[in-house]
Amino acid sequence: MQGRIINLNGGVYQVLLEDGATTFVRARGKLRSVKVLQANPNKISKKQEVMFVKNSPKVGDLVLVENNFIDTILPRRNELIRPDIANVDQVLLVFAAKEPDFSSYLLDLFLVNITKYHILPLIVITKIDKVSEEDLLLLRQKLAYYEALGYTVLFVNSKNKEGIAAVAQQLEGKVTVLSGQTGAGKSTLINAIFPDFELKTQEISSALGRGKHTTRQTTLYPYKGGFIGDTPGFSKLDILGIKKKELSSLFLEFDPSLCRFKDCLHQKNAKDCGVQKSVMEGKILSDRYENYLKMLSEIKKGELK
Ligand SMILES: Nc1nc2c(ncn2[C@@H]2O[C@H](COP(=O)(O)OP(=O)(O)OP(=O)(O)O)[C@@H](O)[C@H]2O)c(=O)[nH]1
Ligand SMILES: [Mg+2]
Ligand SMILES: [Zn+2]
Repeated sequence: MQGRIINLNGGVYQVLLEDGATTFVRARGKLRSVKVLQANPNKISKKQEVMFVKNSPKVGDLVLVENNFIDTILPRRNELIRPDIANVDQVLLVFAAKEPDFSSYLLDLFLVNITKYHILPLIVITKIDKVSEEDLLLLRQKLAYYEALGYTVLFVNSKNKEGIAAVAQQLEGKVTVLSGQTGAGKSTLINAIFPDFELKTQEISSALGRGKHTTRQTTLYPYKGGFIGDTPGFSKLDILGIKKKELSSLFLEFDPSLCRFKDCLHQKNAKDCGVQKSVMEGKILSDRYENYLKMLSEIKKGELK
């Protein structure tokens, strides 16, 4: 029978079956890998031949369950590494206005890592009750730039449910996964949207370290004809498998037409660089450019290892 994996815990998969029942199963085989149906990438013909490869099932996978084992993973629409999940429609990037402090570098890093999958994430800023009116206004101004780039930005206070309806509205019929730093308020946000889930949330007095109720596993919860996924937060995030040349394409406003040099990495020492010019003219936010340069140097460091 077909179903969707909604949780993985110690090698045991929780699968929501088509008939609405939930079952706990394992993957067949030594490596816990199973057959994956996928199109043969070597075939040029339009009617692509289906082939089997071995892969491990993950949360979000549509699977065929036979005799209490996962037998087959159906073709994945997409597959994220961090958070580790398959077949998502949208990602909510959850950032706190405070505790932990808002970091535009971290935001850009999350955006780059998601934009890579051709998914346009929504940005949710939580804990707006923790900052002053003035600081909130500054934050709103900073994020207006991202809205102009095409990202939807929402502000919430999950404690008194301010702004929650606007988030809930985005979820209907979709598989949505929440992603963000540990302590950003992902589990609390899901609780505010749907109190019945009663997700445990972590207590943080200081922004540092993982609290006792920090989320440990990715779980999909059925919600309004779709799913909402809670994930473990990160305390550190790397640039995942992005090449130097590819990076600028993940900054949406760094349009390829801006710089006439095809191989330019738009660094400060580059002559006649069109991206630099746009930064100087204020068309590209200088914070974004600085974050780009910082990521570029991280990628270069990684290549030297
Ligand atoms: N004042 C206020 N506190 C919030 C808000 N959202 C979350 N918190 C608090 O922030 C702390 C962390 O929230 P969680 O929801 O556990 O954070 P998380 O993103 O799920 O963290 P991980 O599971 O570790 O990734 C908790 O003490 C929450 O009560 C908010 O909008 N306002
Ligand atoms: Mg959590
Ligand atoms: Zn350039």
